Amino acid sequence: MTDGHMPERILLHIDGKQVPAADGATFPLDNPATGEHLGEVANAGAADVDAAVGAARSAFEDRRWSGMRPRDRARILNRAAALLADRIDEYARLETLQIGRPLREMRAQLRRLPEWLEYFGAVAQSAEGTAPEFGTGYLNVVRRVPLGVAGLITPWNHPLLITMKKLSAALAAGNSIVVKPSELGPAVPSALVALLEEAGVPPGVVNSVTGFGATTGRLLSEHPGLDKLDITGGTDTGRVVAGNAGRSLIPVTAELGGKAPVIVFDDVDVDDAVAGALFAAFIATGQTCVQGARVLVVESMYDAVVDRLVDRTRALRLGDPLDSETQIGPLVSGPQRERVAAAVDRAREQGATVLCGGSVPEDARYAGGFFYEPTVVAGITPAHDLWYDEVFGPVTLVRPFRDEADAVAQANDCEFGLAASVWTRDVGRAIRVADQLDIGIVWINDHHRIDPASPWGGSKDSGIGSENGWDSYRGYTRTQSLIVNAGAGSSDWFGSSADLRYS
Ligand code: TXE
Repeated sequence: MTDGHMPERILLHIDGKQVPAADGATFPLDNPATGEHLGEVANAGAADVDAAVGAARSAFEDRRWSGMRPRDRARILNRAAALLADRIDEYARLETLQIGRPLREMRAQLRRLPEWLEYFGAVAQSAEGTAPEFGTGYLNVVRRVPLGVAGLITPWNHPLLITMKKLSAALAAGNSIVVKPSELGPAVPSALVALLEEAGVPPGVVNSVTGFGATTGRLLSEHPGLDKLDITGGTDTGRVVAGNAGRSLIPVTAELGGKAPVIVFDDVDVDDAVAGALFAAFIATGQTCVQGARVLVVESMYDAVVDRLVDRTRALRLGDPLDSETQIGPLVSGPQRERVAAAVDRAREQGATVLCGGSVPEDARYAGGFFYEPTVVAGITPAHDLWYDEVFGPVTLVRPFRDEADAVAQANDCEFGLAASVWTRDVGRAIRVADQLDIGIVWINDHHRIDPASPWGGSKDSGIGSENGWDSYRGYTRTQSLIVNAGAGSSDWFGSSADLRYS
């Protein structure tokens, strides 16, 4: 427990123990809103990753968790959910300190997270095998068994949520885990591992190795001792991790980049459409994979929506993310702000119009942090990089469309296919449009909403497989097909020259 104060040292968690890196290496964790040094984080090297995978392997092989009845695993997951519910305020504060996301948003997000442990505990208890018809005299029972050791690589933008999505499914299914949280957001995922043990998950089942992607992440994803990889991150990282999974011939789930369209038709109220677009574009300071990054508006409403969107974007309150009045925090890091600024500058060079924002705020109270003004850009076409590139910051573009077919064509003109929202009161149109979108998550008159029961994943360069729901649970299992000769008689394949019968 930290009472909301960042621990001075964030350690590795291996085989039930909090330990420094074997070579004592650490790296600093800084507050992106102020530049203040928050603490030092253990920087795991090869020996540490080996130890963590080894501990997870031993825990899996002696069946201390995988051999437990699903009902008993669920009881422990429910206990963890209750412990987590008691620590929401503390963890929300830590998340805000390390990534700069406004505290009011962090609280709202973290309050939901116990549901993931409860949901997957329930899934584990209700999971059933199948009994395919095999033929007279045989009984075939197909069981779902855990995979073994799962490597989870998670990003900084929702440190606990994304760790929780993967971990709750993996644990419920009986796997052991090594998690590699982002170097920019390691505090709360690390705390979660200790909380799970407090709730009764046996030591060794969940291990955490903190460190950088190019070192610790790479070592984990190349480790031959894994049975599954699950990554959320940038598309380039996803390709590397999926390539490593391919070489190891293990399954991979990858939740990667996005460029979500927000499609606004003429039968919605302008204020509702703008409130929706604002929510889609600027939650988490725009740093989400499902960010509403392209606001597509039917021509007849374009001017009204854009005017109102620009007014409301200008009114967003930047500031100290711990202040409950703040709506927009800093970006997570200096390099992230540079990427965002470079994308907007490039759009300007290519002739686009920045309608609001588009620079680093000048006021002295923002000087210590990586702030960037919420930005709306117009005049973008497929000839501009901004049409295709994921910015991952508080930047959205607005573009008109002629009709339904044009809206669908524009929305699909993208290498990503993670999420979209369609704003209309016409049910038929909403379903027709959704049906034509090559996109994994489509909200109608909403955006960002998530539930542990609802699949979350994209098409094209947005990744492989999905989090949440039954599919994610099954993705942490493999089948074992038991074929029982239950009276078919014994056969002597080589004992006679009569016609052979194979089935
Ligand atoms: O992500 P990375 P970064 C996108 C977004 C953002 C860009 C870069 O566009 O601007 O990615 O962000 C680990 N082998 N998203 O650099 O690097 C890394 O340590 C193994 C989208 O923060 O992909 C971290 O734990 N692991 C996204 C995790 O991968 C590696 C969320 C993600 O970091 C690795 C975050 C390697 N070679 C960024 N390189 C989303 N879909 O929500 C890095 N990692």
